[in-house]
Formats: sequence, C-alpha cells, structure tokens
Amino acid sequence: MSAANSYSVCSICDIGCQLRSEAKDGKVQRVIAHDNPLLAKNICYKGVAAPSIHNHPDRLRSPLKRVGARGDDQWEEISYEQALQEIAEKLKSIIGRFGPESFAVSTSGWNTQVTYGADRRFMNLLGSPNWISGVALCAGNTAAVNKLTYGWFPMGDFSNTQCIVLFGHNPKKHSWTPIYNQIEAARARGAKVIVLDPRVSEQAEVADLHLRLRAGTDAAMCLGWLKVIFDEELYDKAFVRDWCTGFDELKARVDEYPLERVEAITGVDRTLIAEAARVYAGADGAIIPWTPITDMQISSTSAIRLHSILRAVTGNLDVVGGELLGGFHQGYIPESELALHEVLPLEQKKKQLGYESHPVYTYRVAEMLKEPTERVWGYPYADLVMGCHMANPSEVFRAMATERPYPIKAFFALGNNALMSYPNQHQILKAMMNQELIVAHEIFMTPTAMLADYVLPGDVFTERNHLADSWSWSPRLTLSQKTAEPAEGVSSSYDFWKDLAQHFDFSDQFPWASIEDLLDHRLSRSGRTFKEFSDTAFMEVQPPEFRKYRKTGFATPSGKVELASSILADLGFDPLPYFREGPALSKDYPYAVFSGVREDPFFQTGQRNIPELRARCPLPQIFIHPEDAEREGLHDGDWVALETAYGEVRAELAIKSGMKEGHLRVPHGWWYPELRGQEALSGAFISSDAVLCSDDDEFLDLEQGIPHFKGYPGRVKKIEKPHNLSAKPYE
Ligand SMILES: Nc1nc2c(c(=O)[nH]1)N[C@H]1C(S)=C(S)[C@@H](COP(=O)(O)OP(=O)(O)OC[C@H]3O[C@@H](n4cnc5c(=O)[nH]c(N)nc54)[C@H](O)[C@@H]3O)O[C@H]1N2
Ligand SMILES: Nc1nc2c(c(=O)[nH]1)N[C@H]1C(S)=C(S)[C@@H](COP(=O)(O)OP(=O)(O)OC[C@H]3O[C@@H](n4cnc5c(=O)[nH]c(N)nc54)[C@H](O)[C@@H]3O)O[C@H]1N2
Ligand code: SF4
Ligand SMILES: [Mo]
Repeated sequence: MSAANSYSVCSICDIGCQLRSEAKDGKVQRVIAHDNPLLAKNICYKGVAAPSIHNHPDRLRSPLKRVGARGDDQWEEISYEQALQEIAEKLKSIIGRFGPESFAVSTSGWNTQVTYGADRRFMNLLGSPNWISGVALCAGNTAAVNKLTYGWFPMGDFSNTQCIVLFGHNPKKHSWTPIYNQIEAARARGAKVIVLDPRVSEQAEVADLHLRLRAGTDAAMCLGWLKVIFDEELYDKAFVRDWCTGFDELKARVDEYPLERVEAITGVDRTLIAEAARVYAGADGAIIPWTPITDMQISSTSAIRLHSILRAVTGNLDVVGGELLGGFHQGYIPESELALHEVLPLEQKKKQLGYESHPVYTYRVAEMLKEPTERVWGYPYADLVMGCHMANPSEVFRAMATERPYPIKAFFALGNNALMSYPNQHQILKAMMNQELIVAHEIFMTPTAMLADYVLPGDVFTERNHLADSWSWSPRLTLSQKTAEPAEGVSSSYDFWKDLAQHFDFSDQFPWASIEDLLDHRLSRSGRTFKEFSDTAFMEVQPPEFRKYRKTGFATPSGKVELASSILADLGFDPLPYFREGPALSKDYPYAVFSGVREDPFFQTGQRNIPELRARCPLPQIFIHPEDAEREGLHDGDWVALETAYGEVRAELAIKSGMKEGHLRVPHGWWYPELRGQEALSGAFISSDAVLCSDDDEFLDLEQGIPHFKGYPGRVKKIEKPHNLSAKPYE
C-alpha cells in the first residue's frame, strides 16, 4: 500500500488553483484546500470533485480507432504505438498532397496543462501556421490586443488596489475562486468595486456602483469614461506627455462621444457614467481586471484597447495597486521559446488563415512586434496566454469545409471540444465531416471526439508533474506533483507530440524523453532541477519591479504607449478606438441574446457526466426578465426554443428579476453525455449556444475577426419539453 499527499495545480478550470491531493495505491482519493493560510479558501466544489472525474468509469483508458462512419461512435481499441504509427502515416500523406498548411490544431491548453509549446513546436517544424484555440475568445486575444498599446498583457495588483472595475466579469465562490477571494479581500480593505453588467450579477449585487449597460456596448461606455476624464482633466498629464503617443488624435475621437450619445447607446444614465469615471480615475491605484466579455463582442478590439488606454492615461501602468507588466519569469524558459516560432518560414506564416483579413492575433502582428519585444522582454516572440500567434478559427473551419482558399484535411483537437467551442457549429460540423484525419486527445467521449478517426486518452492533473507559469501572464511558478498512476494507454499532451515527432525527420528537436526532463530544461536558467524545486518550494513569485519602462521603453514600435496604434494604422485599420453597433434587432428577432453566465458546477463544455456536479445544475436555462416573459405568455420552468436566423436551442426558461429587459441569456457548452447512443453526437445540437451565432462578417469584430456573442438578435417561444431530457439523469 502506498499513500501520497502532494501539491496539485487543478486544471478543471483555467484559473489553476494550487490544492492538495491525497492518493492511495495509485488512485486519487481526495482533493482538498491548501494548508497555507493564504490559500486556504482557495477551492471550489469542482476541485473537490476531482476524484470523481479522474476515477470516472467512463474515462477513456485505451486508444480508439473509428470503425463505423464518421460520428457513428463505433470503435476498436488499439495500442498507443499503433495509433501513433497510423496517425503519422496519414498526416504525412496529407501534407505530401496538400502542403503542411493543410494540418490544423485546436486546443485551449487550459486542461491539458503540460503541452509546453510542443504543439506549436511540432507544427512550426512541420510548416503549418494553422493553430487555433478557445483562447481566441478568452484572454489569449486580449493579450494580443493589449500588446498593440503597450507591448505586454498586464495583471492587476489586487493586493494593493483601491478600485476594481468589472466589465461583466463575475467571479464567484465556485467560479474563478482565487479572483473572487482577491476581490473580497480588496473590498474588505475598503477598495471600491464598479460593475458594468446588463444583469444584476452576484458582483453587481454588492458593488459600490452598478452600470446596467446594454449588451455589446462596452466600447461606447469606455469612450464616455474617457470623455469625463479628459474634460475634467482627471488624467496623468506627466505620464501622457512623456510616455504616450497620439493623445490629441485620441482626444478628438473621444469628443465624438459626448455623454448624451453614450447614454443613448448604453442605456445608462449620464450622471452615473460620470460618477463611475471619476471614482476610477480618482483612485490611488485602480485596476480593470481582464474580462472575457469584451473578448467576445463586435467592437472587441476597440473595447480591449480602451481598457488599455484607460489604464495608461490614468497613470495605472506598472505601479503599486495598478496593472503590472510582469515580463517573462527569468528562471523558467517560456513556452514562447519552446515553440520555435522563428523556424516557421515567413512564406508559411503568410499562409496563416486570418493573416490578411483579421490579423491582430496572427503572425502578421507578431512579426511587426518582434523587434520591440526582443528589445524590452529579451525574446522576439512573446506568446502570452498562448494567444498572440493564432490563425482565425472561423477561417480555418471554412477552409476545412470548403477547401478555400486551400484545403485543410487533417485536424487535431487536444483538450478542446471544438465542435461546440466557437461560433457557427453548423460550419464546424461540415468542416469535420470533410476531413481525412481527425485526432482527439480527450479524457471523455465528447461530441468532438465522436467525430474523430483516433481518440487518444489524456492524463489528468493528479497523474502528471507540472510547474505552472500562468502562460507567461504573471511571473509566478506553481508546483503540481504526480500522485496517481495513469492507465497504460493514457498520455500527456507533451508525450503525444513528442512521440508523434519520433515518426518525423525532426525527432531530434524533441530531446526530452519525459515531462520531468523538459521541466529540468525549462528550469535550467535558474540552475535547478525540477526535483530540487519541488524539494524546496511549492510556489515562487518573481518580485515585481515597478516602472520598468523608464529603463527599456514600452515594447511597441515607438517605445511609448500608443494611444493611436501605429500597428493598426499600418494594417489599414482605424488607429483609434471606436464603437460599432452589432447586428440590428428586428420585429422578428426583438431580443438581444448573450452567451455566458458560467454555471458553477461545470467548466465550459465539461462535467455534465459528473453526478454530484450535474445534480447542482441538471438542465440548461435561458434567462428572461419577468415583463418580457409576461408579454410572451411564458412561465418559469416552461421549455422554450431560442431562435436566431442561424439556428435554435432548446432549454428551460428561468424568469429572473435581475435580468435586463429585452435581453435573453443562453448558456454555453451543453451536451448530454447520458444521451450517448440515443441522440446523434450525444445531443450536441440541442442546447449549445454555438449553433445560434453566425460568423458572417456582420457578426465579426473587424481587426480580430471574433464573433459577437454579446447581444445578437433572437426570439423565444414555448415548446414541449424534449421527452428524453431528465432533471435527474444520474439517479
Ligand atoms: N460558443 C462558445 N464558444 C466558446 C465560449 C462560449 O461561451 N461560447 N467560451 C470561450 C471560452 S471563455 C473559453 S476559455 C474556451 C474554452 O475552451 P476549452 O478550454 O477548450 O474548453 P472545452 O471546449 O470545454 O474543452 C475542454 C475539453 O478538455 C477535456 N479535458 C479536461 N481535462 C483534460 C485533461 O487533463 N487532458 C485532456 N487531454 N483533456 C482534458 C474536457 O473533457 C473537455 O472536453 O472556449 C471558448 N469558446
Ligand atoms: N464555474 C465556472 N467558472 C468559470 C468558468 C466555467 O465554465 N464555470 N469559466 C471560466 C472562464 S474560461 C471564463 S472566461 C470566466 C467567464 O466568467 P465571467 O467573466 O464571469 O463571464 P460570464 O459568467 O460569462 O458572464 C459574466 C457577466 O457578463 C454579463 N454580460 C453579458 N453581456 C455583457 C456585455 O455585453 N457587457 C457587459 N459588461 N457584461 C455583459 C452577464 O450578465 C454576466 O453577469 O469564468 C471562468 N470561471
Ligand atoms: S476554481 Fe475550482 S475548478 Fe477552477 S482551478 Fe480552482 S479548484 Fe479547480
Ligand atoms: Mo474563458
């Protein structure tokens, strides 16, 4: 009998709490809060449920090869070696016929955790630029847009700040618990919290100020704040004079947004807008924490840029209580370097889908930022939160479906339920049906995995060693130790890429036989091995160095904060932020639909098969305001269809007084593991938000090409409850 008790970085969601895991005889028994008092509250019930997830009877344990038609869910078990041999042969055949760019990969990297850039390394050595990710809609794209303005993606100094501004972002006890804890602690210290949310969210309920803006109007709101800040001279004049370019042009643009106009666009009273702007600008240290809400709307690039601009002009960059530009950890080789972006030839980078049309997070901008990035941060490619060198997902799926502008014929999804995790699920299905080779690396048989030719079982966080560095977002190292033994056919995502590379002529570029070898390599810059690190530390934070730009300048072409972006200008876009209206509501589609409001028991499309979590939220819900429900003749608990011009989802109706009138909320990520064998793709088209939102041009942000998930036109009607959906699927 063996027993182990280790540090674990939970990868059930993307915030990565450091917890403790207890295992016995190679099986995880319990996952509990950390014994360090600073981290003691740091756990949510998904983390506690890890043993049920990791030991689940339906976990994939052997590599599978498709035997029926694609999507029929018929498999034979094969060995890991045979699977890799066949995958390598098929991939070589495809790239031999269509070129290396015909190979695309989708992953978020959140859950697989230990890829360490090996996916990009493999693709760069092979010659494919077509890597896409859920981070195109979440944090990765924010990082890329932040770099336009000041060359890095900052992290708010929650511990010292006097003011926190939440644009929709709504951390809760069981949703991004560490951020929730930090907001609670700041509030207890007296920090002000301003929430901008159409709904009365949990954070809005206890906020100092709540601005109930119309969905999709965040950019206009920020322009209104700047109008107040400039008119009342609340900005940091010395910083703007010495460290910013484009102030006069920006001021002229902001003058186009008087508060009457901003009030008309956002629906928020102008005196409240002005009050919020004054509180933010007047605080001695204020932060606008990253939020996914502005990652997913039609004016996303402008809205994210406006957050950056607000931080800069109020003097909150790289100061105590403000927004820290951390840089790479000096003792840990970053994924950006491991990915070998410099070996992919420029002609292949130019083939990246999105490079021409929506370039902001593609290689096109990465190439433009190489020189300043190297000057300030010591390495030319800073791929922060994995999101700064991506292809555009919609264009990749279009190329997979239509073979234009060129065919994509091989598609791998690792720790990503790609079918449901982007807009336009109809196109993604067509895209996947038109592939010669699909590989899924997964822990459960998801709808995406069901469409694959090969399904490889992935490991989980209790089964691997890891040293987390927040994907280069903040210079902190957090230890995670292997406590449990994976089943024989199970691999980590690093092992998958390294083992596949053995079949290619660049196998020598993967000299690290194990994750531990690679961790030793990553730590070599600080002269330690992984074992030495884990024997002496469970966490290490590189101390912040404030106002580093005084020595190095900012990592932008001008070396300054670019209020008017020279890169956007060079790309032919408006260099200044603006507000663009989303697709118009109409008599037929009178409601503004938004995706989101995460459900506590699940991360994204996961965990619907975990009984104790599913029991907390048995069925998906569409939220509506009581007056709208009354007008539509609908009652709480009715089953409804939410329709757009592109598709329909079915779910239960929940009447919520905190909803904003004229808005409907649709949840993300619902499929029904319990319907496997009864419904095609386990019901992936019944309730998934991705079937509702188009990726036609009128739904896309111009500069990044990301979809408008916050306020697209829809309508709702009563239907019969689907006979096979149960509120107690596991009883
Ligand atoms: N339509 C739509 N698309 C969205 C969003 C939305 O609201 N609507 N939200 C966006 C956001 S905010 C984000 S962060 C991204 C998230 O995108 P992802 O993080 O890719 O999330 P999922 O698509 O749910 O896929 C995660 C998969 O990882 C698997 N998994 C879990 N643990 C492990 C593991 O240890 N190893 C392996 N190999 N697999 C594992 C799970 O079973 C699950 O199928 O999606 C974005 N996409
Ligand atoms: N339990 C759990 N926790 C999670 C996740 C999960 O899946 N489950 N996912 C994690 C991930 S990857 C992410 S990205 C975060 C997402 O979590 P949050 O950042 O909290 O985002 P949501 O919960 O989608 O929505 C938050 C609020 O945005 C408001 N909102 C909707 N439209 C708009 C708009 O146009 N403007 C503004 N200002 N507000 C709007 C909604 O009313 C809602 O109250 O949660 C993380 N935490
Ligand atoms: S918030 Fe919960 S699911 Fe997310 S990392 Fe922390 S413990 Fe895991
Ligand atoms: Mo996210």
